[in-house]
Amino acid sequence: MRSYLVTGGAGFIGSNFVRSLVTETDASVTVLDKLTYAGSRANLDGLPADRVRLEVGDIADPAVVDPLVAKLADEDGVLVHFAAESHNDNSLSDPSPFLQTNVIGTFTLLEAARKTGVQLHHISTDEVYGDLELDDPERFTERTAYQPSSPYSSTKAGSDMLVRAWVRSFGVRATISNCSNNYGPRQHVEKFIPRQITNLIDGIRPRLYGEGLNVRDWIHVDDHNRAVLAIIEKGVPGETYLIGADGEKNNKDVVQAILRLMGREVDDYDHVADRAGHDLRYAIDSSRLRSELGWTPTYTDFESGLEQTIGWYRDNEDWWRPQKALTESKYAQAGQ
Ligand code: NAD
Ligand code: TDX
Repeated sequence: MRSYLVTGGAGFIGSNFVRSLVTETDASVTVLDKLTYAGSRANLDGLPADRVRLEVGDIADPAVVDPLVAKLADEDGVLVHFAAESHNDNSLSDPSPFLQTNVIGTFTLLEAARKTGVQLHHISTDEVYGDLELDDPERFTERTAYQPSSPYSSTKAGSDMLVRAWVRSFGVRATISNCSNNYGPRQHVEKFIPRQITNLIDGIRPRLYGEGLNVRDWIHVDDHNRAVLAIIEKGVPGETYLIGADGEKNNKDVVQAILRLMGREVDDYDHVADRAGHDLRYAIDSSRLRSELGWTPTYTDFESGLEQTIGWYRDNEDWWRPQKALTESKYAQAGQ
């Protein structure tokens, strides 16, 4: 039985990861999560108490982190680091928590890993590479230079750089993955896809930033998490793997797919103020992950993954309703 310490395991991707670990392996899991606005106990509901324990605390606090990592090292366990401030729009209105959690928090975990020799997997994003032109034939690879655009992506880039330096200077046993945009159950209603689905449930028209031509490379959260597990089990320490499922779509096409699947007219949406510094296009070349670790995505049909996700939000209004009004009032202040 393997032990895992999962930071950010009460958030969107982390909680889906913990669910997969519990259903697909015999792992025992400690979740370390601060329960910010983005994390909740409800995300871990229904999981067996003898295999999943929630420790509420801050990854930037060594008094919390050090004993948990020391215990994990005794069990020869794995530290999987999802915790972050994750939303670009929030990073534009107040960058400070992004520096604290994404940079100082990652530094605190790395220091604990250095002291104990524990195995670490660091979860990151394709946004560290900046953006591509719409007609650029190239996609991001493990060799693309870092060029982050937003406070969020610059702090994620900083955290990746710290991991690389701690690997080289101190021999920390770490791997890194940079994934594209995730969708699926339990994603906060501030994010693009859940915002539009829950707007439509509430009779509000979807909101497209600018012209809606920005492209994101969509992947289902379960495919992301299966790749993370493959990297933990088979990846080479010190290496970086890009995760993506060839899911490029522009935002207008995504909104129109949601409208169609929810039985509305496809032009039933509004254009609102664009995001400052809005990255134009992300696109991942995941050849390395596929050829070296044998990973392939299971959600190859975006519309059926989207339909399943719409069903989840329809069935779980209790989960998202408490966050909806506050989220929309913040967007209203920004003209979005
Ligand atoms: P999320 O915002 O849904 O969840 C983040 C979790 O981290 C929450 O549970 C929150 O309470 C916790 N957290 C925040 N600050 C903390 C702190 N100081 N100490 C302890 N816990 C803290 O985010 P997500 O979308 O699930 O993203 C998870 C990770 O995946 C992040 O590192 C993000 O950069 C990365 N990522 C996300 C995407 C995406 O599309 N969502 C894509 C690629 C990479
Ligand atoms: O209402 C909206 N209308 C709109 O057009 C919202 C909320 C977003 N958008 C656009 C902005 C982006 O082009 O949709 C696209 C996706 O937006 P987000 O869901 O905010 O995601 P993004 O900024 O691309 O970042 C996401 O993917 C990479 C995650 O939030 C990050 O954590 C991850 O690193």
